[in-house]
Amino acid sequence: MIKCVIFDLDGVLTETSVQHFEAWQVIASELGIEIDWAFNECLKGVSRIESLKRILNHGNQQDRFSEQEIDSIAKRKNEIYLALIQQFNENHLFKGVRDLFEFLSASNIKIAIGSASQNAPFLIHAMGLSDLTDYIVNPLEVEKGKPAPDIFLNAMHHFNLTPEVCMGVEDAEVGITAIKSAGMFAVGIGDAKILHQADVVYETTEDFVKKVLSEGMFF
Ligand code: B16
Ligand code: MG
Repeated sequence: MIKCVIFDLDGVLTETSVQHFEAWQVIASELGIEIDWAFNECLKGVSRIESLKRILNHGNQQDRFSEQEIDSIAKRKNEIYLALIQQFNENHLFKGVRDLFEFLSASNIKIAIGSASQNAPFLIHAMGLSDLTDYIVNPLEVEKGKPAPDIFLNAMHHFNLTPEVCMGVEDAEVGITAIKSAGMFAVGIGDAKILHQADVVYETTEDFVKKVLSEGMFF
């Protein structure tokens, strides 16, 4: 019996993966590094600083910048990203997300956001989900990012629950690893080959919503 669903944000509730990628592309091209959509897969669910380090590694520039310089490049990436998501509103939610949140809320199932993004509170508010969201994990308050289980365990502890009654929903491979390491039921959104560790995978969030709304939370 599920009592809490912990949703990833980017790639699960909305398609901000595109804006993250666009912002990183601007930074990467300034650094003289080429990144493509396939490389972007390894940035999904990964923190801002870690993403930049992966890009620098990819371009063989891992020793080029000090930690302080890395911080300021990451900050600039965030400014570019923020400019790209300024107009986000409820129309940017994947189809069915609000219906799903309303269904869970009416079923007394807690709704948490377990995103690696520091911009999650802004987006949840902008997309009109604040009234239905019970808790947003602050990624700066957990010791380790995904694939460590910390983000998901943080939400679970907030509600005083145990892993068996929690479910995580993720689009990133590291996110599924994090949910499984937390001992929770994992729903993958995307490519079943990439998300093979998940308990169940749906191609899109809309497919997952349809399943829950038609059959309930029986997994
Ligand atoms: P920010 P998620 C992740 O969000 C993104 O997938 C990842 O690409 C991004 O680098 C990370 O958030 C940090 O985001 O720079 O906004 O703090 O998929 O865990 O919801
Ligand atoms: Mg994601």
